[in-house]
Amino acid sequence: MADAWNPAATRILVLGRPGSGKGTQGVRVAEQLGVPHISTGDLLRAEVEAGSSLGAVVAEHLEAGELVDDDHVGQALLRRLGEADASVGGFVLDGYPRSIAQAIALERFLAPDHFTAALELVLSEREATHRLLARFVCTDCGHSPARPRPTATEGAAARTTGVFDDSCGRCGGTLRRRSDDDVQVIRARFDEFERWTKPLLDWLDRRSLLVSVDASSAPDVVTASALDALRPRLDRFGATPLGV
Ligand code: B4P
Repeated sequence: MADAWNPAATRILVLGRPGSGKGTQGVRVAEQLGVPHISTGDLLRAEVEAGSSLGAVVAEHLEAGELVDDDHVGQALLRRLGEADASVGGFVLDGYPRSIAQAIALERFLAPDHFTAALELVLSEREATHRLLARFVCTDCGHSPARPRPTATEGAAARTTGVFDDSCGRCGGTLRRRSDDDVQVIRARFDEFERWTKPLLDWLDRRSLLVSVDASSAPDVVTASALDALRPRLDRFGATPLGV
């Protein structure tokens, strides 16, 4: 193990099918390792929300469940990676890369450094679909509580209004459905995963960068498995803070 903690060596990628918990685990793992959590999905949705020119271009892709083209997602990401916290101290990157082409672009950007590890969250289509149909996101703090699937009545009401009749457990804000959490759009997102991200997982595995964990248990259990699986790689690069 390296003698001192070196957060700059903590460059973790989080991959998995839509709904596998990349956002949920990305935040938790980043908190534990003391580095920023960066989500390309969040960056793109923020551009749409802000009404920027980039947001206008990507909005249709998000609505349809298609991957945003590499140039536009690259623009949003490179801007964020250039900010002081990420460029100095490493990061947990959730949702990028989603294809081999994006991985090669990221390698070029990081060179001569490299990713420390890629964490794959393994979850069946069936379970991921249930989670996405049950997902509500707080409009104020962005928290997405892990909760059981809504009852048929709750689900029907939320599909009509987009709003879930309950409030955020963290800040009391309004819970809304994401517009891409619709059965047909979820199918399209799974197809994109099979087409572009599955080959990337093989590519990372061949380079001994991939660690895979079962994402079907409760969030705390998945976080513990993820940290256990990452620890040997992080230790090798001096990227494990004391106590983790
Ligand atoms: P993302 O924002 O990356 O989101 P996601 O794949 O839909 O969900 P995630 O896996 O993060 O699941 P979450 O933690 O919320 O992508 C959205 C879109 O952005 C893409 O379709 C694409 O258009 C675009 N995009 C993003 N990156 C791109 C890129 N690099 N290139 C091109 N386009 C890009 O978990 C889901 C639900 O499960 C939540 O409700 C959560 O609370 C719950 N949950 C999580 N863990 C749980 C657990 N252990 N038990 C029970 N419930 C759990």
